[in-house]
Amino acid sequence: MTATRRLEGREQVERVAFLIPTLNEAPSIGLVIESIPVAELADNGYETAVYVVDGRSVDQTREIAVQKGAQVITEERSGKGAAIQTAFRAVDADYVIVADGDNTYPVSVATEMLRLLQTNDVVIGSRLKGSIEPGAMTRLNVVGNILLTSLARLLFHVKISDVCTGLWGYRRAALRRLELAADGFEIEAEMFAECVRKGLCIAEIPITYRAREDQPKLSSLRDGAKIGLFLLKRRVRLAQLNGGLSESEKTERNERVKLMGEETDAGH
Ligand SMILES: Nc1nc2c(ncn2[C@@H]2O[C@H](COP(=O)(O)OP(=O)(O)O)[C@@H](O)[C@H]2O)c(=O)[nH]1
Ligand SMILES: [Mg+2]
Repeated sequence: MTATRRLEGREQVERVAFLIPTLNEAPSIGLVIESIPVAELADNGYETAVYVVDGRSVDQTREIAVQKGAQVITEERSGKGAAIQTAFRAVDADYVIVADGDNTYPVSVATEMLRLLQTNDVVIGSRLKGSIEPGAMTRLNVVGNILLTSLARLLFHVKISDVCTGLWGYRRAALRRLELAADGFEIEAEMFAECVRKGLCIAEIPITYRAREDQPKLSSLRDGAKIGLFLLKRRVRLAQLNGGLSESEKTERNERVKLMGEETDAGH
C-alpha cells in the first residue's frame, strides 16, 4: 500500500489513518473497511492504515476487522469518546479520518476529504447539508440534530451545519491541538468546541447518511440532552477565557467554516 506523493517537486509519502470506534458492529465493520477507497487514495499518493478502536465487543467485530486488514486497538473503558481519545494518542499519521463502524457514513468520500484538508485544518461530512436515507434516522433524531446544530451555531458563532456528525477528518497538526476529555457521545460536540477555541478552519462535504442494520447505542433523549448541556458548558468556559466577541470576530469565525464548492483559501 506504499505510494508516493509529489509535493512541491519532492516525492513524499503521506499517511492517512482511519479510526473506527466499534462496539458490537459485526454486521457492518467489514463493509466499512471494504469501502475505504485504498486504491484511489494510493493513486493520489496516500498510504492507508485502518484502526478499529473496539470497546468490549462480544460479537465477531475484532476478528472481522483483523481479517479485513485493520489493526485493532482495544479500549476497555466504555464510551465512543474514550475510544476516540485513545486512538488519537495511539496513532501517528499525516491525516486522520474518524468514521463510525455501523456503515452509516460514506467513507468512500475520503479522497475528497483529503483534497479539502490541503487548505483546511478539519473536514466534516455533513448529513444535514447532504441527505438522510429513508429510515436512517428517526424524526426525533432529525429534530435533535437540527436543534443541537442550531445551538452550536448560536453559541459559538460558527456556521457548522451538522455538529453531531460521525465523519471527521484532520490534518495532523490540527488534531494535536485538540484537548479532549469527553468519554461519551459528547465527543463530537467537544471536537467542534475545541476546533472553535483553537481557531481551526473547518470544511464541510455534504454526505448521504445510511440506515444502520441494528439498534444504535445512542439514546436520543438522554444523549441529546447531554450534548446540549455540554455545548452550553463549553461556551461558558470559552467566554471566561475570551470575554465577549465583537461583531467582526463573529463574522471572522463564521467564515472559518466552508462548504464544499465554496472558495477555500485558508492557506497553510
Ligand atoms: N469503542 C467504542 N465504540 C462505541 C461505543 N459506543 C458506541 N460506539 C461506536 O460509536 C459509533 C456510533 O455509535 P452509534 O450507536 O451508531 O451512535 P449514533 O450513530 O450516534 O446513533 C458506532 O460505530 C459504535 O459502535 C463504546 O462504548 N466504545
Ligand atoms: Mg450510528
